[in-house]
Amino acid sequence: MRVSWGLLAFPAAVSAIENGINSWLRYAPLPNDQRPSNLRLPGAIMALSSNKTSPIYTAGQELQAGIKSILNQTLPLYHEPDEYIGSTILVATTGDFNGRQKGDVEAAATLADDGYLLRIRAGNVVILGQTERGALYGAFDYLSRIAQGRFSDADLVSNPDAPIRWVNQWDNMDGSIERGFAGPSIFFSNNAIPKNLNRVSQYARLLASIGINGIIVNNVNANANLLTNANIDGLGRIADAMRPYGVQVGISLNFASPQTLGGLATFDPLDQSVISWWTDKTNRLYKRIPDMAGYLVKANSEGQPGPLTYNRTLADGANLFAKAVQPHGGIVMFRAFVYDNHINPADLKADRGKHAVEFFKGLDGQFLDNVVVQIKYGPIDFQVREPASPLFANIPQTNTAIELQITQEYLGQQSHLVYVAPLWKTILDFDLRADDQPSRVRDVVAGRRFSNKRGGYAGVVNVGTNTTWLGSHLAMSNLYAYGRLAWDPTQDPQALLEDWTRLTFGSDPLVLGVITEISMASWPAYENYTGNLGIQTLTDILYTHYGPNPASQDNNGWGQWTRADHYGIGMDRTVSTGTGFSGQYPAEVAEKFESIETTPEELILWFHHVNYTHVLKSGKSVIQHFYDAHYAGAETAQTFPIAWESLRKKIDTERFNDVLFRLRYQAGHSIVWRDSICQFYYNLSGIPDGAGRVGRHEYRIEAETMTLKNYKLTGVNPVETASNLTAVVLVSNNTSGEATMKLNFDSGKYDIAINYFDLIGGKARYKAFLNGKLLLEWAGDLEDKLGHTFSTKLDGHSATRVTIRDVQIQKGNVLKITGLADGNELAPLDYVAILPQGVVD
Ligand code: GCV
Repeated sequence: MRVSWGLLAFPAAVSAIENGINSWLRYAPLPNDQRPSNLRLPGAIMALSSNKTSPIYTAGQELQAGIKSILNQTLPLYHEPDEYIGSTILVATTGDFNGRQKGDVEAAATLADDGYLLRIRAGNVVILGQTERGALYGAFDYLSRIAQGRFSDADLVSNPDAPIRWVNQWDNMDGSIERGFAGPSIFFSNNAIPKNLNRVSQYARLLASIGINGIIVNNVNANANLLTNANIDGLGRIADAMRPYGVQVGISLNFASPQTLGGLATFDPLDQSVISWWTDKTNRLYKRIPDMAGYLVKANSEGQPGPLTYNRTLADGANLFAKAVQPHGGIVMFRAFVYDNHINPADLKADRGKHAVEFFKGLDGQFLDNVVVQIKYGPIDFQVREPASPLFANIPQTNTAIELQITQEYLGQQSHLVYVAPLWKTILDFDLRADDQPSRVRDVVAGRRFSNKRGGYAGVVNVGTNTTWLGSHLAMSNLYAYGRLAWDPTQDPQALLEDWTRLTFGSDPLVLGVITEISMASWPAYENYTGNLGIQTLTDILYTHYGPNPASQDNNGWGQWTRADHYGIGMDRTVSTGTGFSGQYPAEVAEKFESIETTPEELILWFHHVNYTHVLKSGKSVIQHFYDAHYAGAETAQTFPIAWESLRKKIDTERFNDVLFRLRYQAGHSIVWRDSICQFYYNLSGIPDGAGRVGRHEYRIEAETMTLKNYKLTGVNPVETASNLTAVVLVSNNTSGEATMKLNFDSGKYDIAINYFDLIGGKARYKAFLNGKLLLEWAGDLEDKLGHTFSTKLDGHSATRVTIRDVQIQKGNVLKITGLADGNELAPLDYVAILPQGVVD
């Protein structure tokens, strides 16, 4: 008899320190008041597989560990039907259930690939999967119910909406991650695959629990060296680590590999030597990884090589790989992110948004059956607001998948809380009205709308070695929601968030209420303070994609243009007078976007160029809407840390403090965003804020007006990222200095906000004194505490704020800030704001 009483190979028990490593699978002990008095658990777990690499076996282990951790009950675990007689939690494939357990599989007949049946009746539990991993998904569903205190009987069949539910990692072989904000790679280090792959298994466990069945482990900007024999073996070890969780591994390819790695004279996809080279590499890969998911290809995009070099089509390129993986059952995900990044900004008909359709529409029907075209949700690049890509409606004879971004490249890089699922939902629910028929994006990518066999979801995640995975505890709701939506895109983002919260932080109503409130408010707030009305995220697109720099959008070849000038703003993408982009949609939708009156206002500047004085439905002008939205967004962000503080006694110290730190940072940086954008458009348009706020800061003392010792004035770039367009820095990098000011405010209690710049290249030290008494000491070391891309300069990325709360000030008190330079960080200061209670400035 094989019975195991469960010392587990994976970290299912609650960590003593809540560092986030188990995320929503932490299986916290359920408080007594959440256990029903009649709770009856089966006597044992029966997982019908003794093969340790089988997801069924994993399910048995997971159930045993989870139940022990949540309910403190240890159920024995068996793998053969005759080993135990009594009530069980039975986990099996439908085939095994029928053959070995002689069960009734009537309901199971409705199971799709990867689907599962979960039947909980009077203490007996049956979990059946169409596939082994389907059964594991069912086990995770059951455990999630227990962890959330939901014990009622159930009888359900759950099928995934789409067969492809993958994640992408943009990990480089040197261990860095492109657009990763949580430390180095768990897959690569020093141009090889590390020996210890524990984190890879743990990642697979998280992914399986939300129904993810495939992963591309390396950057789409791929390194050909991944295909050396040693690395193929390393990839094999990654696949071995993920297989017990049913997560299949695939890789990104560099199109030029036959030349750069193989030494061939060409990488022409129709050249026989190139075909043989790829066939041989593919066969070697499948020999080591027989269940390899397939390939992902970024070709002829942003400098990457591709078939166009040889005047071959993108379909020729995709089909080259499709033929190689076809005998092994593999899939080729071919990215539609193909565009020219040297377009002429002076050409009013030019439009990067049109490129995907221009490149792919004529190829419809030419891709082999195992090619899936992977399309970013919008026509540009993961902006805070974009319309759904028209390509979804333009290639009906081609399999398609939607690419979403969990890593928050343009959305605050995990240093800002932004729950992105509501944005994804607007796209997935969007009805493209192809042939005047219902054509929701989610039905297109599921293959339903155009009767395509394959399709689904690719989410760019970029987890790193940080124990929180994404660098921020709260950001993990995005990964959770991504998997759940890929399984069933009709689900409500708020309901998914609430499930995640109960699993991650418990079911206390206050905790649930606060996390729901701030998370659901976070995308609208971020949109408000970064870029409204469809103008895109007004970040620095030429540098870090993090802080504000609206000017960087225009007058370059990247085509993320806003066309802002002294009079107006927005891209005219109409057919009648603009770039013609709106005509890429099917007629009904095209007509709607063609006219300003019928374009939804949240996208008005995406489709139309209007004067700043254009009046919106609200009665406000566009420019006033900009000002008001930026003030409203930053104000909402101020409420996040305050709301979070109400959870102080309800959440473990480690996670509480970590989240509080980030939310406070976000509150400060949202003001940097607000002021920069408002100041920029005020400078450009010359139209003052009707509410008199922009450029007027009655609670601020600018550093340049303080009494300075060893400090000098400096400009910043872009200018609007410093209050009053000026900051101060120490005169040299081996000195210290002082900025002193007399506080001519009425005596009372104030918050003191100090705005400064935190760069990479040094960790300056600061001290703030009130009448000689030390209030706060801090360092310019955010680069050690936050994971976003840091800047070497004084700009909107490095501008930040620290706030000292509830300080009793007497009129005439002297506030002194001392700065000590370190490396290239010359202890820069921008201003101090003396804020009466409730004032945001
Ligand atoms: C991996 C944007 C990002 C790049 C990314 C690219 C892509 O341009 O900024 O980092 O490259 O998209 O999706 O291929």
